[in-house]
Amino acid sequence: MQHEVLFERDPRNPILRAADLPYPANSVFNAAAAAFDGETLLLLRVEDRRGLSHLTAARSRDGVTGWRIDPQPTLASDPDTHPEEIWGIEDPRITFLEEKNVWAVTYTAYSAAGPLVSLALTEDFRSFERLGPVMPPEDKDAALFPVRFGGRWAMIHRPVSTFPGVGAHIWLSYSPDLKHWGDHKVLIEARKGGWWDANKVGLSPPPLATPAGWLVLYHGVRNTAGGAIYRLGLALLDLEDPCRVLLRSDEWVFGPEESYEMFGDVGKVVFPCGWVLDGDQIRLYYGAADTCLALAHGRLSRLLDWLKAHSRHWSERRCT
Ligand code: M1P
Repeated sequence: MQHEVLFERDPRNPILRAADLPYPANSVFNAAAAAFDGETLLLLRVEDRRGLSHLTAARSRDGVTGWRIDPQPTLASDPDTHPEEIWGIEDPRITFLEEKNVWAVTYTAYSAAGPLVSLALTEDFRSFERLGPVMPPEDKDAALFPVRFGGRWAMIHRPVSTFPGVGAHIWLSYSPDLKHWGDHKVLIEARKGGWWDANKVGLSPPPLATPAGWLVLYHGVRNTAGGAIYRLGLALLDLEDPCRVLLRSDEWVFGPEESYEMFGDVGKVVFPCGWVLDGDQIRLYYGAADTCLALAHGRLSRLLDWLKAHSRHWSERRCT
């Protein structure tokens, strides 16, 4: 029997490859996404031919075709004023901060001490105000919520412990001003043993507000003799208190199957950093095999129904 397909791959996949860029590059993948100015805007992670990454904006009217890509990097690393960006910037996520009327871009800065979380603000995706590092290494896969909770901003992120036997879990932290972060708590733990998300988990696109709660799509990693497999699962957080994890899917909802996901610089990887909600339709933009960018289509109502029916091993819990 076939499993239920919640995200349908676009037949035009991959929608962007390095050859589509207006300048030479090794790969284009792991793009953030936003509905901006009546169009879909992507902040592409572009890896250059030294191996270092920067972010480049691409705009499209239908979110699938006709991408207009900036002729040079839109947000490049700036190691002179931001030494933590010495080896590039990667994997952005975009959140619109309603109360400030500004877009927040969280991204991984690849510092000499390891990857860390940095934050920048922009009104137009042309100029950016850097707030600098907000989490020390090793930490990545971060996104802000668009609203405050009890007066505080909240951010999901993924630190990595060096303590033996401790997996890499998704954390939730709070800030009064977007700069100083604390009250750190584990939100979603990597499971153990044979589970598909046993070895490492990390947020994929930013949390999505729905009437049922914040919908979270996360990547789960299982290490196998054939290498790591990156797949995606769903969770639901309480709308008023995102520390309460209401649901978490037992099974993955999307995993590498197509050749452009199985083979590339890092095979067996699907890695979304952005989604765009249009009515009930979701367009999910994901990096495939750390090489190209692909698109899948889903329906929000179906994802929520499926999640309610497929969280049998989960009972509601608070972050700790
Ligand atoms: O190669 C797969 C992914 O590996 C890392 O993701 P994470 O630390 O969450 O496992 C990142 O380097 C990411 O860019 C990459 O796609």
